[in-house]
Amino acid sequence: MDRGRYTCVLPDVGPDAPLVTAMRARELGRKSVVVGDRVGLVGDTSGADGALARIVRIAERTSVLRRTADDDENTAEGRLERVVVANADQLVIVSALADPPPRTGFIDRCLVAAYDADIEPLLCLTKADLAGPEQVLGYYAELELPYVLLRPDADLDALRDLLAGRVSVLVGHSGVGKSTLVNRLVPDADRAVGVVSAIGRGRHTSTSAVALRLPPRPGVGTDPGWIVDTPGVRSFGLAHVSADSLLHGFPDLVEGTVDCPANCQHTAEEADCALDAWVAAGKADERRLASYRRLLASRSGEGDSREPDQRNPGDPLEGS
Ligand SMILES: Nc1nc2c(ncn2[C@@H]2O[C@H](COP(=O)(O)OP(=O)(O)O)[C@@H](O)[C@H]2O)c(=O)[nH]1
Ligand SMILES: [Mg+2]
Repeated sequence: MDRGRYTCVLPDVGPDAPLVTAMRARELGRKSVVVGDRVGLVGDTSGADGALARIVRIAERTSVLRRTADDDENTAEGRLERVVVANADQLVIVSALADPPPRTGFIDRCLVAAYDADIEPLLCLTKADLAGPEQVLGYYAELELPYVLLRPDADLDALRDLLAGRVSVLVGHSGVGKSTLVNRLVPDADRAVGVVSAIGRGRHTSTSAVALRLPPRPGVGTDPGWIVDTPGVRSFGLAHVSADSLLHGFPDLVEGTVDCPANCQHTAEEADCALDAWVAAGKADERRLASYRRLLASRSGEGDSREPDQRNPGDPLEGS
């Protein structure tokens, strides 16, 4: 998507087929077209120079990822515009093992967004040459969370296997090595690689999501899949996620709520919330409960103008 022009690929044609440039037709009304949408086109779909097609229909979305927006939260259009990616199958949560250090609070938030949107999560731990994954993996020990470890000198075969045949959205904080990874996966992509500054934040180079077709793998006949890079997206809005749905991001805690009183909100203020006993009995990590409660509390402050990761600076792994 670039200044009102949408680049479309026609289905069932190979990577060499021409790209079709299209604009929105007036009959779409206020509906926004986002990366990943499947659309109906009319007009000149030849892909020839200067040819312009029109998008007349947006197919029903199988999944929707929304970014956090602090403005226009209360208008229908505002909520619509905040959809960043449609029809993704997988959310690849990119986190560095060091420089910047992993933030499980951010990962937990992404997991909630993924489960809520019915998208499978994949934890992609970069900079494995700098630090081991034990702490992060230990924190998620009770979850069957798929993960890959990445280092500059090792091949990406395990990751490519997990990306094959699917549309995967990459999300991660600045500096974690997302652009480096995208460039390795799609050498033609030419994503800008930034420098990690002293406070662990890289520069922000571009903001709109872009879908990239993964190149065919030598000797592998299957569809290599697509990745969607989301440079401007730092977190996902969870305001629309109910307290119960939020719990789905914490499968290690779900069983612990069986003994909760009716309408228990599971917050630290709930005197009879069974989750405290669940953790005390060693059934789940207390840092997981703390993280869940932080997310619960942050939802009520979703209109806060600070970045979501700045509102609740505590991180489950901090000090451990
Ligand atoms: N040691 C190490 N450095 C990496 C690795 N991946 C990326 N980097 C470096 O981390 C910095 C930030 O990378 P970049 O791809 O721009 O991160 P982005 O902000 O997430 O897109 C750059 O200096 C990269 O060279 C890795 O696996 N190991
Ligand atoms: Mg980048």
